[in-house]
Amino acid sequence: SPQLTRRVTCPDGVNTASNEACCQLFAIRDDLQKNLFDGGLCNAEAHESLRLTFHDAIAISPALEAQGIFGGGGADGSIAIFSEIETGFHPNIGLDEVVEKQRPFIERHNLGVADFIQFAGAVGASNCPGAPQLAAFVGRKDATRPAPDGLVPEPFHTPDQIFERLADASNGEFDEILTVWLLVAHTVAAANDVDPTIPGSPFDSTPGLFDSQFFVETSLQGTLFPGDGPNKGEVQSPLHGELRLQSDFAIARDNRSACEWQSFINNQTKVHDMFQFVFHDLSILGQDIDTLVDCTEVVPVPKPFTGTTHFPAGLTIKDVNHACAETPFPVLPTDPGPKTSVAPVLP
Ligand code: HEB
Ligand code: CA
Repeated sequence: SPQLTRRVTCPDGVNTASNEACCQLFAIRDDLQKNLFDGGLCNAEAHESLRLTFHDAIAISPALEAQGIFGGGGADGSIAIFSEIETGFHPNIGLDEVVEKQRPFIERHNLGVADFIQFAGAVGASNCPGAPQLAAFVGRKDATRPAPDGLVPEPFHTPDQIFERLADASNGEFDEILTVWLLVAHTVAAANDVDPTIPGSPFDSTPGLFDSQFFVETSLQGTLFPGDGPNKGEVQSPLHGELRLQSDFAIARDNRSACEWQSFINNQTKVHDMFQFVFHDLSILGQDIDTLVDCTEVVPVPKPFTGTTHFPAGLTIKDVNHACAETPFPVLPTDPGPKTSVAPVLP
């Protein structure tokens, strides 16, 4: 039978692609892996690059547009193009660093800024075992003006505020269920600025793995502040070294999202598939998909997750705040040994 897609040989003479617009991404990918992600690691820069995709994309508001006010362009690169303005917005605290780390890569390649930000996040995430191969598109329109302030969620916002904001940004697509899917990203994440006395404090004990530990550990009773807390947007966590955002705590327990939250625990297929789905849509907010070329094939296929979902040492089902009335909490083993503390993610 005839081949359905004809592949092109790229000008580099080495790679082939389904569309020649994807050819330029091979060199960018290799440059990022070597020079930003320390040879392909799920490192702090990989985490920050993934966070940047969200803070660029989510800054779009049809609700503001309906009032005749510019609502931002979504995944349009504005956070880097107008970084002087946007990294000064409070929820974008700390992102000036990754924007400046990415800037020389943008300068030495020929990709648009909007495409670059989403691609860098996808490549960074691919270094975290268990992650999906995230979507990569080429052809977004770059921003000509900065997004307005006030569109990026804060950890001290209520579930109502967060659900409303994400629904607005996505014309209703990101409801409370898809908001939980988006928050899968916090499985490879740490906070530098919520408690500045303990930079790099992860949200789960496996910030290098794209697993479901984040959903387990956010379900546990909070017992301590890992640093000098309480800080704004922070609540008690169950483990030394681990930081818990108030927003993650609240969405894990809200009756609209608690069962969805719990459903990710020990379900690696769901972690993988739902985040792959929702990132695809996040990464093109404000853009017209019909004008984009799908170059996902250039994103490395991540290693699978091979660990065991567990309670951290010293903790059991008795330490769970069981918030989903419909379904029992999954049965999980406890890690052997005495209670441990979670190590920081260092730059
Ligand atoms: Fe996220 C981080 C918040 C969503 C991704 N966070 C983070 C933090 C915070 C937040 C606060 C810390 C910062 C510092 O550094 O300090 N988020 C948040 C909120 C929300 C979110 C509120 C809504 C709900 N995220 C999200 C999403 C995504 C993300 C959707 C994706 C997609 N984050 C992220 C990451 C991180 C974070 C990745 C980490 C970074 C690092 O590590 O550095
Ligand atoms: Ca994790």
